[in-house]
Amino acid sequence: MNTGNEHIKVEKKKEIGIITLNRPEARNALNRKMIQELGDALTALENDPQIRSIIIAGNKDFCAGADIKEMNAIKPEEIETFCRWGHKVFDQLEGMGKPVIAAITGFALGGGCELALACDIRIAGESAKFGQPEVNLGLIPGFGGTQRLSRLVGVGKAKEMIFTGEILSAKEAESIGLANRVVKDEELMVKAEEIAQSIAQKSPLAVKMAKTLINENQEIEEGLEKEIALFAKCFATQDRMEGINAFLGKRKPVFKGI
Ligand code: CO8
Repeated sequence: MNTGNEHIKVEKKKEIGIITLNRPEARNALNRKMIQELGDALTALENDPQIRSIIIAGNKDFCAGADIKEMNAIKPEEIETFCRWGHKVFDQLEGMGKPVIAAITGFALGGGCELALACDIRIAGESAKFGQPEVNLGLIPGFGGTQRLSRLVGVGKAKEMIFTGEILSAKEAESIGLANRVVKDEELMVKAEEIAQSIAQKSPLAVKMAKTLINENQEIEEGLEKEIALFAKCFATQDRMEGINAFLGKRKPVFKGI
């Protein structure tokens, strides 16, 4: 079922659709092409009557976030459009009529952590590392993290993660409910497929209705809209330019609050 994608692989295993992010040279960082391919794959799996549940996996790493190099080339006046388009794909993921499981090894940072947050269930391998390090770039999370993280782990822990950019181990993520459970890396896909298969045996109508009810109760739309606006504002600051230049120059940033 892999139809000429460059940065993802898509396969079907009985009733399960498996999307594997596949840009290891950039730690699976999300560029436009990858986000586009992800959205198209989700649409295809949603419309496939044989598919009852979906897994999104990485390889060594899950995803190190938005592609910083590509993002740096975007003009500040154009970033809101890009951010809104990315949100659309993440909203599509969250709103899928079929449950989506994130199977995470290695880094799940920034947009990568946000990708996992837009999934319904997160299973972590022991090597998984979670974080929202955008603050190190002079930025805020821009693919839903300011809204979905606090709803999942609580306001206090979300603030700590987003303000400090700290990286959590798989065990720490499990202890705050960011990961549903932790398994050995080599058992990750077996466990994810087991859960996906278990869901696939249930009534898809009942599962979809339950998911819709739980999601609607999150009342997330207004916050997501505000996040897009503030991300764009943040992107226009000198601190963001300093943060990204420092990352690309492999040095520590000096922020001035302008
Ligand atoms: N984007 C682009 N390239 C990346 C990224 C990234 N997010 N992460 C890693 N890479 C690249 C590196 O540049 C490097 O490439 P090269 O070999 O050409 O120098 C390669 O992957 C390997 O990475 P490192 O050499 O840095 O490997 P380390 O093991 O030393 O470190 C880390 C791994 C910790 C993952 C480190 O690479 C890192 O900190 N990456 C950035 C993580 C980050 O800050 N993520 C947040 C990005 S911003 C974001 O996600 C905002 C989302 C909202 C966007 C809204 C719309 C615009």
